[in-house]
Amino acid sequence: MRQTWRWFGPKDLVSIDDIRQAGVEGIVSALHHVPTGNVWTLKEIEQRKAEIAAMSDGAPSTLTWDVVESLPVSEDIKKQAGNWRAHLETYRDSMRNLATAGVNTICYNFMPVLDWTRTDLAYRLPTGATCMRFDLTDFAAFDLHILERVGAEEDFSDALREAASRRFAEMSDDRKTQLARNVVFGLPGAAENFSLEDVRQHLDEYRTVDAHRLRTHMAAFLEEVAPLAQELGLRLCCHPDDPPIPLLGLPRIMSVETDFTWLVNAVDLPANGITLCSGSLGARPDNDLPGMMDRLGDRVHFLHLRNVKRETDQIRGDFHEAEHLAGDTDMVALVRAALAEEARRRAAGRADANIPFRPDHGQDILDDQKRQAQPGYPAIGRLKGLAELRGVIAASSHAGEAA
Ligand code: DNO
Repeated sequence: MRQTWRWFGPKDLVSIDDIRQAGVEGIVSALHHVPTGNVWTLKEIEQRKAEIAAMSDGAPSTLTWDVVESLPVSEDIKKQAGNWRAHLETYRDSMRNLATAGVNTICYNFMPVLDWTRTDLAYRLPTGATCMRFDLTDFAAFDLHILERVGAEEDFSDALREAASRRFAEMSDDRKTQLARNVVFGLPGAAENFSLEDVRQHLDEYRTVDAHRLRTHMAAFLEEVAPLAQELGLRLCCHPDDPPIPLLGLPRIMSVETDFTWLVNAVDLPANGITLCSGSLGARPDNDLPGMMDRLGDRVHFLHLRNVKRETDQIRGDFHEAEHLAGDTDMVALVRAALAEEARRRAAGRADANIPFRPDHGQDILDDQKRQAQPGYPAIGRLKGLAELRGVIAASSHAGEAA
């Protein structure tokens, strides 16, 4: 398994020098400064490659840009509105430029309006570590009382609506602002930074886009990009919805195993693949991550290894981000399923037998709490997760013990 690490570019407070010490082999990055819908030029891609390749004193870092996360899909493409055809062309041009530069794995998602979202970015655990958390009552309070979305009442039970009203009544103004920021103003890596007004406007434009229609739009997108990826030797990998439930009345169509089975069949080409994110999918009790790796593994081009602790047994419930080997996903079983997939690929002579993974997110521990890097992406918390995962990989690969 190829060890990678997400780097948000030169502004990231966790530097290439730090990452080199963490001992990973490859980098996951994106041109976050290029507005969604614009072409990623070869010049900009080469510049990011050069930034990755050098340490601050100019010595070679030996790191390479292995995975793009994300090449964002515009809202216009998801809605098939406005400039969607032009955006498809720019998407394809960016793919060509990435292929020319030798950056071959491209992660994206198809979540309408919101990318990943949380209600708390620094939830304090009994140990003093902090982590990200999703609290459904807070989310409902946001939807009903801050965003004041038309129709929001219908999406929550009476009990949840009442709890959300009580929660909102107790919230300070600062907490209201913070909650809105956490939920919609864009967490690291999100394609857009929307204001509340932008979100309302988008919701209005999505009025006629239900799950069925969104799936049709996604199939049209895949038909444009997957054959090209195949031709260029690229691997596309769709990231699941996070959390994997409909939010704000919007459909979410990449939340469960059958969604991914649909995806790989929609355009049945090896290039049309999956980012298996155990953290996103693991927020639902009905997602069996090791089983998904077994069944869909031949199309998993990228792995996000992360764990969550579900605080209820509901499909739609509260959860927080746990340590990598704690939480509700059996990480050992998942890693073993990934190693078994790699063994199958090796036996088949596949060139992509070494699947890139990154330790996804991490709790803020020790000096992370001073450094204040991007939410979810601390240096030490991720390094601890990586070290634990390395241990599982080493033990599971030892003396033929891989599953
Ligand atoms: C969160 C991330 C997501 C992810 C995108 C992929 O930490 O996993 O922002 O990068 O959804 O397109």
